[in-house]
Amino acid sequence: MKDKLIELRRKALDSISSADNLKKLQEIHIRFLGKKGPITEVLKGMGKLSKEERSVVGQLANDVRKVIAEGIDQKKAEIEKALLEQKLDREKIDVTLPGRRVRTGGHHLLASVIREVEDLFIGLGFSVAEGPEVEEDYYNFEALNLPKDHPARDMQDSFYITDEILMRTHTSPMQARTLEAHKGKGPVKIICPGKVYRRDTDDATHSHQFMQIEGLYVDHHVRLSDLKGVLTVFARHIFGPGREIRLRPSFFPFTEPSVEMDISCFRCGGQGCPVCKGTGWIEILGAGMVHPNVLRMSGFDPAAYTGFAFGMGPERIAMLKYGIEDIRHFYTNDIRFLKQFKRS
Ligand code: 2NL
Repeated sequence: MKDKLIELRRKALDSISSADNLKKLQEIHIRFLGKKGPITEVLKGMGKLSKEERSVVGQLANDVRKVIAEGIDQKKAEIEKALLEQKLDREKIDVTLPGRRVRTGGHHLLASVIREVEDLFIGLGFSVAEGPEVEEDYYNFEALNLPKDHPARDMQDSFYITDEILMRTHTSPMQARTLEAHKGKGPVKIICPGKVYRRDTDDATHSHQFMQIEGLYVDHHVRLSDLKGVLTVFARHIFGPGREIRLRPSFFPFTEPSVEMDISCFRCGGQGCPVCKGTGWIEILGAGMVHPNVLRMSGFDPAAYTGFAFGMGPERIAMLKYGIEDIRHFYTNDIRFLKQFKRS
């Protein structure tokens, strides 16, 4: 029995040393140390032995079992270490390689222009007021001194939802709403950016849906010269510090007097070039002193309060500033177009 155990130990250690993976090692464990394995067999047969022999063989059997178990554990540690090394080797990364570029989004050009204008006016003490695009006829027309028979109210020119509800044709209704909410007490100093709608056939310079930014300042003693000062700051902020402005007489139903504002050409400085069509001036926006009827309808006393208002198209500003020839580029959202104006 002793010889059998020694032979068993030799065989087991041989198998262990030639095992090259964990699965084989597991098999060896079962084969030599398992419940039905040879050592268990030997221990079972010990009943036939004398007392002295039993103690010697028992001792030896336990030693052999221990040596085999230790051999397996040691080999297992070796294999696991080798596997880990292989894995580390395989998964080695070069931390000096350049990283993958993360593609970031950016603002749409129109959003950038609107923000630029908003930022300037916020700096001048204005607040931003936004409101509904689906609007009541009253705020879109009536409150702005455009009475029932005014040609701008033609079904041909606006998108009507019902006789009294339509898509707003300008952002002025939000200005009228804000005035009304102030219940006759100034100052009111707001700009209203947003989407507006006209029934128009889309082409290079027309769109049935576009953006507008309007401004409104109502207080005691607001004068046309205040408007002129604010518009000069605006023109220089957006089109460069060298810009001059000029006001030409115009007409809007909601302002009196009304003006168009031109800036000196940012391309030629006023000499005359294709951008200003040889005139030296570029038309930028419409403005005027708030019509007394508009003040009165919104609850302000025109004897105590005056105000100026202006309205501009961010598309036009962007087209001029960046030489964009077709308004439809803003809405088709071709990423190759938009990417050109991405700021990091
Ligand atoms: C243009 C001209 C303008 C206004 C908008 C306005 C609003 C109120 C009262 C008086 Cl509540 N006026 N807005 C005034 C003058 C011109 O827009 O050419 N826009 C593109």
